[in-house]
Amino acid sequence: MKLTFRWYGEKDSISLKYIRQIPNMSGVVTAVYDTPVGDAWSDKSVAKLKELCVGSGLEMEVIESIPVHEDIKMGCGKRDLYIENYCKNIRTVAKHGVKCVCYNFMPVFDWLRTTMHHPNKDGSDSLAYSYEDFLKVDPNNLHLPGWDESYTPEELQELLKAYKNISHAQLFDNLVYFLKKVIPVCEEVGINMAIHPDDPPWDIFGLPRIISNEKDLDALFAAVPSTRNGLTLCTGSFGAGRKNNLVRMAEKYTAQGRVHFVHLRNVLWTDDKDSFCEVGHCSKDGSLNMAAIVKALVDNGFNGYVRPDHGRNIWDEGGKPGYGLYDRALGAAYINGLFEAAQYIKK
Ligand code: DNO
Repeated sequence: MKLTFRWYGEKDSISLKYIRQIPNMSGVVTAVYDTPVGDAWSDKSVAKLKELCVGSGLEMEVIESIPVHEDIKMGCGKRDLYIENYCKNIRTVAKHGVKCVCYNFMPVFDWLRTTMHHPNKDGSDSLAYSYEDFLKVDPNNLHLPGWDESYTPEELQELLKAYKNISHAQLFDNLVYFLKKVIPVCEEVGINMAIHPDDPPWDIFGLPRIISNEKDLDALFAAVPSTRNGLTLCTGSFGAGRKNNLVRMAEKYTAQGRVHFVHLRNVLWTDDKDSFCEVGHCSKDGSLNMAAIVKALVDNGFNGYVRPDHGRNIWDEGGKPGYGLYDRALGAAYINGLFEAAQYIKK
């Protein structure tokens, strides 16, 4: 595996120098943030990002994300133009040595939580999702940090209205339409597409979500069989769905050559509904068996990219919720240990 760390570009308060000092760190996962969703990224912006990374002794082989324009998801408007731009972006990043692109196909909203500062017993705080609080959330008045895009209230209302006519099947067809154009370009330039699961893995605000479980993934891979069409195995996102068996998913999709990127974090299920809280990375702290997941990856020949995902806010760090330095660095050290042990005892 190659250990990586998410870096939000020059505006990120965490320096590349600090990231480089995390044991076994190979590179960063980043993106161009100066271009509207759907437009083509300039070669200059990508070259500059790469130069910053390489200048700090870090690789830039993973992009998270090249966001997908809503017209592509809805299958309307300028979708063909946006897909063309997407293909241009794939070619541009490939030219600069990128090997893997993480993206998602969630309508309107990316990940969703009901609080950014859930107080933990250890005095830290973390992101959490409460079933009860969710019932009170107004989608028209939501601002979550870390999203790749945001809308004015009017745009949001329009979008939510437009999605009323889009079924799960339609959204799925639009994803397949998109991939049938993008994957041949990926094959040509050597890029793996790694779809990020729905987070949390169920419909929200009546919007359809289609990458929530094994059934969804099986359908996606059957529709576009090239292994360039792969997955970001995000343990925390799938793991919020209690029916998802992460060890089995890691085994199965790694063996199929579909797991190009892994986001490792733990979640704790906090009631008998859908509520969960983000915790430290260790198995003992949450509901997922992190050691068994990593062992399943290693035993099945995983050789992709891994990054620690959301951390708690510890040691009074503050900063972007989920994306501080300290707890993600502790997570990285733990992940190194799990991989080293799993490789040592590989069956
Ligand atoms: C949240 C992230 C997601 C992810 C996108 C990929 O912290 O895992 O925002 O980057 O869904 O497109």
